[in-house]
Amino acid sequence: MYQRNYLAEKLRAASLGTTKSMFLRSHKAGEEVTYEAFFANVERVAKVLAASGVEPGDRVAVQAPKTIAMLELYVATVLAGGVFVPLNTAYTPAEISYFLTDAEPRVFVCDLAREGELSPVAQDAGVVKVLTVGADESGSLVELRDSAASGFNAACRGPDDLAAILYTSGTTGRSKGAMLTHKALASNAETLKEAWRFSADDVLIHALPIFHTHGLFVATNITLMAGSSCIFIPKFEGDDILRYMPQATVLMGVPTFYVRLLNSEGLAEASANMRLFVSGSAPLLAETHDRWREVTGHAILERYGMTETNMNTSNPYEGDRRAGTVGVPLPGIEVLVTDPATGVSLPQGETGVLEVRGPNVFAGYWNMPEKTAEELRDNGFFITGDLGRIDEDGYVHIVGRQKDLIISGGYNIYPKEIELLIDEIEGINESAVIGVPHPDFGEAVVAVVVAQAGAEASASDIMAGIKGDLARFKQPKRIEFVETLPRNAMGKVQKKTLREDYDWVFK
Ligand code: MLC
Ligand code: AMP
Repeated sequence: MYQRNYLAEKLRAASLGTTKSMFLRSHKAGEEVTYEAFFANVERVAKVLAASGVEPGDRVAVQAPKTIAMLELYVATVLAGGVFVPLNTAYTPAEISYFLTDAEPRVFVCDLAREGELSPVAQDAGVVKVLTVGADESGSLVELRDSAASGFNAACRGPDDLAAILYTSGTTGRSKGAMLTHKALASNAETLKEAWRFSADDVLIHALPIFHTHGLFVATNITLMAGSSCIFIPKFEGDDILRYMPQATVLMGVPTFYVRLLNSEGLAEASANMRLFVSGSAPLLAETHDRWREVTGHAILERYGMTETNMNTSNPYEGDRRAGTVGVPLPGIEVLVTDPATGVSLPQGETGVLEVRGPNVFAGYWNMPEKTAEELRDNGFFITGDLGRIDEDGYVHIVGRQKDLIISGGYNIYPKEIELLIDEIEGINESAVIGVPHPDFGEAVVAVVVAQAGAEASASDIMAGIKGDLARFKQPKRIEFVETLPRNAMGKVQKKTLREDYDWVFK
């Protein structure tokens, strides 16, 4: 039906052949969306995009609440040959300005409730058309969709054409847009569908945001490609998840989901008929894995992925799901451990940098050829920046990160971006931002700050100084003032020492 469009055809194919027609069960009472209805709307939205001037290769950026309309927009963008650029709903106008200027989208879809503050930002960035989607499935995009006729001639797009750009923060403080092709997305979802035994009988609880790889590509693409159903929840709420478990078969989440659910009453009964629990995006503590198994009888299946690569490794569906490991490379994907200094492959069992090659790997960073050359080797291996080793049974263990990155509740936060903002504040000499253990988010942001001699600077001054420029989840949960930062002989700030000094803060 969508034969000319590599990814769209694969997203549509399974549901054409199943007898089960229900795609989404929205959180709102009684609202069910069949595959037929969903794709009819997708075609209408594709028409709206085309009428807004979107041509193959044009970017469509979106910062909107998690709605069915936003999911339609994703598939419609692919169908219209566009490149989908989803943005975290927590981003401030200052952050959005950067993404729009960098991605140069033809269309920007924003939250109806924030149209007033974001429209001027989009205009300044040169965006021609701004549309809106509200949390209650309202907005100009929805109105235009409803007045468009169904039916759309899929734009011609091949396996190597771009389907999406997902921004991931960078060590320099500038976010990088990872360019993802039709083939990368399609092949990974097909692989995961097989690996995790997805079928039309499955009902996934979807409580993740849909602006990241996990909620958008892993959860949504697999559901579509397997013709499964999904219970579509705006955000994680433990009570909702427990309520829906008896009607569902699979949950995908970040470790914070599992930590929080373990504190809920009724977990054992609610989870009795579930088939699979998947965790990823951040390390799942072995302790959480073990407690989950004790309480529910299920072994959480942990997998490892990235924005640039989709999913790389997974614990087995059948076989030993080992706590503290991210499983084995997925079929068709190679994982190497290399020497951080030389890039030479290390013998099995040794710890080094994980490198990944396969059809899942991205095509490079948007507008950043030098960054691409630094991280993507000519031979196709992507240097992940994660440190790990592969044991004698082939299981990958992630033991740390070479990159200066904090992962909080599954969101990536690059310290440099925060340090640059803090250092600009009057009265501040310098700062070091670190991640320390946090019982709920896994890691939490702490800023260690040196004030200028004689200056009066307080934590509230710092928070006031960064508030407008930084999404809430990136803002420090604690600020500590010190006289000096620990440095090595080369003058480099010793973040490892700082992490040890402050690891008690949230215990
Ligand atoms: C919310 N807050 C966070 C936060 N989420 N702070 C740090 N880290 C986070 N992840 C802030 C809120 O702004 C709020 O601030 C306060 O913390 C408490 O909010 P909350 O109500 O408790 O948080 P909640 O809305 O429940 O969100 C927590 C969460 C959510 C874990 C459910 O963050 C989430 O859905 N995370 C999933 C992220 C994800 O999908 N990652 C996949 C990336 S893809 P205040 O001070 O205003 O109260 C990827 C590749 C791969 O990594 O392998 O998958
Ligand atoms: P992102 O750039 O948001 O896609 O985040 C990717 C990073 O998340 C990886 O490079 C890892 O550091 C981390 N990550 C993802 N899954 C896991 C996991 N299961 N265990 C440990 N770290 C993970």
